[in-house]
Amino acid sequence: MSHSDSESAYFNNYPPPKALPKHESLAKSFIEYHVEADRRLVLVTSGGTTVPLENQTVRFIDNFSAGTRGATSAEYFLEQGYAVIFLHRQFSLLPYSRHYSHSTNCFLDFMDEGPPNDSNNSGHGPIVVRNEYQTEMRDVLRKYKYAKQNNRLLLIPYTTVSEYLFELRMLAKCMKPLGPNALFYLAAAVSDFFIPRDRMAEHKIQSSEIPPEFSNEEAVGSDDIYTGGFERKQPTSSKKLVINLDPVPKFLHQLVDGWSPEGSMIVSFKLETDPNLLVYKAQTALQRYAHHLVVGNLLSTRKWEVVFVTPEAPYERWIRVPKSRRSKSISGDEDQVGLAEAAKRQSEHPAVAATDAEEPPQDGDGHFGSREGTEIESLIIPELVKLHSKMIDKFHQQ
Ligand code: PAZ
Repeated sequence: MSHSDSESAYFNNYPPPKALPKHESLAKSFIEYHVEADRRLVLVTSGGTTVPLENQTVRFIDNFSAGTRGATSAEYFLEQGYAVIFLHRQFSLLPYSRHYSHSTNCFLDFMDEGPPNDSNNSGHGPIVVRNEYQTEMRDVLRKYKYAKQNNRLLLIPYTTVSEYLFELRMLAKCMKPLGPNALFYLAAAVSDFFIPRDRMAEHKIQSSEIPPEFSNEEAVGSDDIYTGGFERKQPTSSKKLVINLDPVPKFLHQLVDGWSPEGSMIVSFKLETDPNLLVYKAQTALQRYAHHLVVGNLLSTRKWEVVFVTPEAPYERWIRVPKSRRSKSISGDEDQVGLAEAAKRQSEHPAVAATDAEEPPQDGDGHFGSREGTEIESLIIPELVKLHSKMIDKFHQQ
């Protein structure tokens, strides 16, 4: 099946999200406004996608992504003068509010009740921001207000993988008038697998036998839900659930070859957990889709290092937060920083011992950041903006 056949098959199989027409009209006027200002515009995708198991969805498959990369990157793009369409998983982190919405950074911890205001004798004091947070919160608030008042940020939510794909296609097509001023920054963690609609249960999948008179389920065959009959253990009254997923068609082809504006820049992300695979997988994605940049990252080190894999020299470039400025992370593993680069060098030159890749020279001083250390997005975005500028210049010279 050709890419466009599998595109049509996918989109014909699913109804578009209800909010799509509303999002389209918001996106069109946002884009028109920035086309008139000759401003660059980036579509940032962020957060995970769900894969529903039932049409009337009670259960779904999800992934780990909280949307930190996307929300943080959006702020640095805004700082660089870009307008941002933020296509995000509903209820994942958002630019600016992300500073106060983590479970570890509960917004209530930033506030106090001031002394009671005697004039109205209520005994209640005004709610105030605690002294130690005034400077940082003022800074975040000002940036947020600036983005809002100047129409620089458009938030578009999605939940399921199919909603994400419908919204991505619609937004990319709406962005055509931007030409080379358009940038795609695809940081969302999109599921690679889904259940085609014709195999999806309509109602909540039952975990125990239902008397035949109640069972009118046709969409899920008895092969897809089985009771563990092949096992030695006596079957219990509870059923096992065997889920049969299809691969999601690779829409990056369509984005590169059809949906996106001529001359636009397309940046995708590649996440791996195995340091030996990271660069190889990023290179493979770049060759397969023939776009402009793959940003590779490992789950365990993604807050401190990424690799830029490009079709032109230097082909592979590591960006790292210097050791002294790394934020603490409960889920991350700092000992793994440098391992993917060392693995790559080892595979190229097996006789040469891996060198310490901990502290390569950094461009810029990485002074952007928060109270938790330097955010790696403060290093990624300025580098991307340079690459985007080069592409825009090249386009205009043609
Ligand atoms: O959302 P987050 O900050 O927790 O994670 C970011 C990320 C790892 C999802 C992103 O950097 C990424 O690699 N996205 C693409 C994942 C992939 O499809 O391979």
